[in-house]
Amino acid sequence: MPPKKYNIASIPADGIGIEVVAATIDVIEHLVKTLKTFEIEFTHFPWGTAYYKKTGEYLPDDALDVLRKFDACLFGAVGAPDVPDHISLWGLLLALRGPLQLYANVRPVRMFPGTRPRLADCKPSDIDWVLVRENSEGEYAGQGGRSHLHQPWETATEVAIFTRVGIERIMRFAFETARSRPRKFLTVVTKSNSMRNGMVLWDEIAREVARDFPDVTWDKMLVDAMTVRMVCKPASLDTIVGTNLHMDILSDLAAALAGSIGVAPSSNLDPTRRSPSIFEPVHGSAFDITGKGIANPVATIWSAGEMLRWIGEASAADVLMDALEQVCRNGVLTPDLGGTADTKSVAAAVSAEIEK
Ligand code: GGG
Repeated sequence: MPPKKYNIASIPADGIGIEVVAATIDVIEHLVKTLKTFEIEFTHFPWGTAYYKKTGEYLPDDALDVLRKFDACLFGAVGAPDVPDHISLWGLLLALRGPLQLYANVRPVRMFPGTRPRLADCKPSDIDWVLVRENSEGEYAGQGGRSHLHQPWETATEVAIFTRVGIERIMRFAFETARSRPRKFLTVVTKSNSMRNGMVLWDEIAREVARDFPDVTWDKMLVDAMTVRMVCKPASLDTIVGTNLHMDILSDLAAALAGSIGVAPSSNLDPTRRSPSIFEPVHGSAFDITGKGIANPVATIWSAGEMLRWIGEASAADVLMDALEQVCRNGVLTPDLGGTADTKSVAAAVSAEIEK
């Protein structure tokens, strides 16, 4: 039988996204050549701010149909200094996550070898979390509008949309994630004291879904108190679920506490597997370091590892992650982690480690 072949779409997009995706694809192609157990073909799509400036759109009309033919997608970063951030984000990333129903954004956070905790009294074992971000509705539903433009009483509304089906599916996903981990412990984050509709529905649905997971212990936190708990009692947390906005913010805090956003991966999953899932670093396009060749590729390589696991190549993912961790343990680190290595030499070191 010929080895199984996977078709992966690559959308490097903007800034350092282009650099870290190129480095990651080199590593994955090297992994595939070394293991010889499956094949991967990457198809590159030039969608991003350069494409937008040429065509007036971040994505062509048939982008969703095109992407649906792939097994998964590797994404870089979106955003450019001369385009308003809401135009670039809504033009590309949010235009994919919503319509493809990639409703679960999974962001593992742990102290990667080579990173140092930001807090003096934090042990590496204190931070080993999985953040589950609702990725399709909430504050990022795009609902609202502006009126009385340029008047003193100019008004803007940003309406958070929460649906029973949207909350229940992410809650089940989070309880299942918690169940799959040794501690079987979930924290549900809301703000149900001041937000008295959607957040209260989140609390109610958490209680309903919890009945189906008697083996999972859970608690709930208000998002403001959660920031304190993450800093002061990190070891008390394991799996965490919350809304699109809350977890967007908490996952940056989590990555910083664990050492650097440069090592924070994320998976935008359609757990029903009807759509291809998208794997991307948590970080953005970082125009301050674009072109310098020093962007940290670890978050994207780790995201590609999550992608391999998702498409069914778990042992290849294990080989990749062992090599990546060893390279960081050996001190081959980019400047965000206090090292002097560049993007390409980190990737080359991971490829070399894969062969050992
Ligand atoms: N690689 C992730 C990226 O490009 N992030 C830009 C950003 O602002 N993302 C916001 C979000 O993840 O919702």
